[in-house]
Amino acid sequence: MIHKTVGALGCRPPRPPPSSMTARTWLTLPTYNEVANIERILRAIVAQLERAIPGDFRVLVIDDSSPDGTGEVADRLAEEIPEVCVLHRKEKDGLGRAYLAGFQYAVDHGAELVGVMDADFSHDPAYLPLLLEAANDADLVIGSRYVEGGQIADWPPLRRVLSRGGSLYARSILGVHVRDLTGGFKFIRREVLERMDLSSLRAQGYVFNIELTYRALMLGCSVKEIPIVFRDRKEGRSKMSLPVAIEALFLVPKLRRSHQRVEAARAEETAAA
Ligand SMILES: Nc1nc2c(ncn2[C@@H]2O[C@H](COP(=O)(O)OP(=O)(O)O)[C@@H](O)[C@H]2O)c(=O)[nH]1
Ligand SMILES: [Mg+2]
Repeated sequence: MIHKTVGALGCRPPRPPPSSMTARTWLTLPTYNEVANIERILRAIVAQLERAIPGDFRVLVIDDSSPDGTGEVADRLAEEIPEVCVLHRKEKDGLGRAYLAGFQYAVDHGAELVGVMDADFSHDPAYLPLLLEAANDADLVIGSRYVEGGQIADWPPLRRVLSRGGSLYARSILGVHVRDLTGGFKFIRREVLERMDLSSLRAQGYVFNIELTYRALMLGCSVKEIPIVFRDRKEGRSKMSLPVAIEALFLVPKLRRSHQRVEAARAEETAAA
């Protein structure tokens, strides 16, 4: 089926799954040029979720019109697998905005728990049942490389240093205990997303993950880190770049300052009341 309408988020609305749209858990999967991975990863995700929460999930691919045809392959799979749907966006608009579009869509369609992971097998779908179990008693669950038992199996040294250094830097500037602040394998409760006001997130590249976790912590939400072994992608190319990493470096202190301003305004309001 071909969709021609352009939705409010500047994307074609995904084909509604043939069964009812109501599912408690929605896993969102942002993709850009993942044609070598998309079919295998979708099948692996669906197999894991089907075992853990049979029939009660949707997998939403968010594709930014990948030139390599990822979106078309995802459409074909959505025709075949009732739980899979695809949100097509007009152009590459960054990972943060892709996450946001997916979260908004999932929440609008009744999700109680929203998950996100990469499409390149860096996040092993085999962890999904463990993360889901942890989400029974946490508001935000993070698949974490930097807690005991977690690791990065095969990244080149420079990326290791950038990622670990970035997490450490953000942790010390923000003054929080969460160890993997930059990771993108997580489950978030609907209420957290609702309380956060998604439109106010900076939504720029990789700092999005840091901001999401920080804002959840500042709202008093419970955060659990589950150890994962992270593997470098075998197919396709990373969209991470040095400018994106540098951007994150500058944005972290801004996050801290804007939270401090909100706190100060709140304190003034309380004092005036
Ligand atoms: N929709 C969308 N997905 C993106 C964009 N940039 C990256 N992705 C996807 O986000 C995930 C993580 O990106 P990746 O390039 O693997 O980053 P890395 O893991 O940090 O090297 C992958 O599934 C990508 O296909 C984007 O601009 N739009
Ligand atoms: Mg990756």
